[in-house]
Amino acid sequence: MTRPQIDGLLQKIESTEKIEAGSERAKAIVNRILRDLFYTIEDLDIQPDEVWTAVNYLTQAGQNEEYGLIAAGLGIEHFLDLRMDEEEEKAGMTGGTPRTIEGPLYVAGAPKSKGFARIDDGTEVEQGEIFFMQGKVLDADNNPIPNAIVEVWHANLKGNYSYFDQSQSDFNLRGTIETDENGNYQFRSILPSGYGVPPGGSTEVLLNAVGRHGNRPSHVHFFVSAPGCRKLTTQINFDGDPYLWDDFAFATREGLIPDLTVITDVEKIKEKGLDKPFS
Ligand code: MBD
Ligand code: FE
Repeated sequence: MTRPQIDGLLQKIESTEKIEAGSERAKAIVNRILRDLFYTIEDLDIQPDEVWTAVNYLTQAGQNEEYGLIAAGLGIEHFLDLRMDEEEEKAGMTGGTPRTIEGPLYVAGAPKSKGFARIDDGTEVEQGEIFFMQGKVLDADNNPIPNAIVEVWHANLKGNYSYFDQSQSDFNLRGTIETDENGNYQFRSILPSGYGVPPGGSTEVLLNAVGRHGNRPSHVHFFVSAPGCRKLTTQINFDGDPYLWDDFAFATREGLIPDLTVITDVEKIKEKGLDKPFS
């Protein structure tokens, strides 16, 4: 079909929209996506069986609850970050810790503590490496923010997240830490493993079809919020991870790879009390 023929059909479809009904925003978005889809089907000569394969694929992906994962894997979530960065730049809001994607695995309501939290339940402490992190929450003028809320979540040694992985205890590797009077927070956990999309799932099917992998480097997620401030959504990565700059979700950014201190000296570990559970 020619473009004018396609445009004729699109006009016919749009003409069935009642002026006083629905929302103008929904109409604009749906009509635009439909136009781009019709043009794509025409330009790439997509066959009916391919369209129905796609419809069935989407049905399955929804049943698998994988749309959030697909949005990450297609770079849609990262694209939204780049757009928010641009908006802030235009408004003259520069500096601070870079944002990066939330991903689909946050769970609200993790146990809250003041200043410090141990967020691992201890089940993997023997196999894993103990991990400490500390930081300071600052406002735009670099003043510490007491009572800021730092929410942290990450995967276990198998790359799985509690709640989604029902074999883990509730809120394992998730915590809510309120900064102390100096804006500081600390937590103890175990170093997470990288993440891989569920084997046999819809995201994997899509990535395989375009010759991509579905792996993320090891990472820890953060929400940082305080009254009167925009909420920061970000992550950290660990230097040396083979997937550090090959994340299927495109989330790695300069400024989000903090310096690590590795302590292997058993005496030092004992000296600092790191061999014992924190209370
Ligand atoms: C994750 O752990 C994640 O952070 C993202 C963005 C996608 C899938 C799994
Ligand atoms: Fe994650």
